[in-house]
Amino acid sequence: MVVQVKPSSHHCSKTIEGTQQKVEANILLLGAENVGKSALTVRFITRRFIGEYGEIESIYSHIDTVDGREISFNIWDSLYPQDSAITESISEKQLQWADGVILVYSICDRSSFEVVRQQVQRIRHASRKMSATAPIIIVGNKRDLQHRRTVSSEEGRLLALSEDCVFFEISAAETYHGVLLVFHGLIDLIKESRALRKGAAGIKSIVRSMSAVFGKKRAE
Ligand SMILES: Nc1nc2c(ncn2[C@@H]2O[C@H](COP(=O)(O)OP(=O)(O)OP(=O)(O)O)[C@@H](O)[C@H]2O)c(=O)[nH]1
Ligand SMILES: [Mg+2]
Repeated sequence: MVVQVKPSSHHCSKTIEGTQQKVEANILLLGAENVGKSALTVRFITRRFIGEYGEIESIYSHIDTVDGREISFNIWDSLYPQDSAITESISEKQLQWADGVILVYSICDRSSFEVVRQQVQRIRHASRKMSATAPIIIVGNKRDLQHRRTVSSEEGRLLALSEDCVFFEISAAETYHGVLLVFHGLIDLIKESRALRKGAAGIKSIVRSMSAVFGKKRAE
């Protein structure tokens, strides 16, 4: 069940940022089933690990302070659809909404790592078409289950490197700190990406005004 979707929040976040007030960030959690997407979300919001979360899809709102500035998080804790055709269509909608993405796999579930590999490629491909640049963090969760590990840290790191993503290996069950690093790290990346977009827009408008001036001169 999706509780709330705000597709136009990109515009909203810009306005808020422009007035130097609260910054809004839409964060999307993707990944295969049972990897700990809900555990990460709930750990971040409540600092607690409950254990069982049920199969629900929700968007949570949470306010937190990052580097002395209030951030209003909207966190979309998704469900992995069984039907791949649905996955395609949902991803487009989700990507339009998201300012940043957290892709989660379990270090003891090889197939969940392959799901993340496919999803990161799909996101990169769709973003190029939409000329969007939502930053991505790849998370290898369940680090406490070392004895059942089937995905090495190196593989996770290499995947992230090859797709220009940041990588963390954490245990939502064991520590709050690792989860905090993931969400706060994504906020830093979102800020960087917004600053780059603003910079690019600034350069474009300078080029536009220069060509207006020179175009006018030539016409005179
Ligand atoms: N040992 C261990 N178990 C974890 C960890 N994170 C989550 N789990 C467990 O893994 C199971 C799945 O966690 P969820 O958070 O429900 O996973 P999900 O990705 O939201 O799953 P779906 O919503 O069904 O797609 C639960 O039994 C959690 O208690 C972790 O870091 N370590
Ligand atoms: Mg869940």
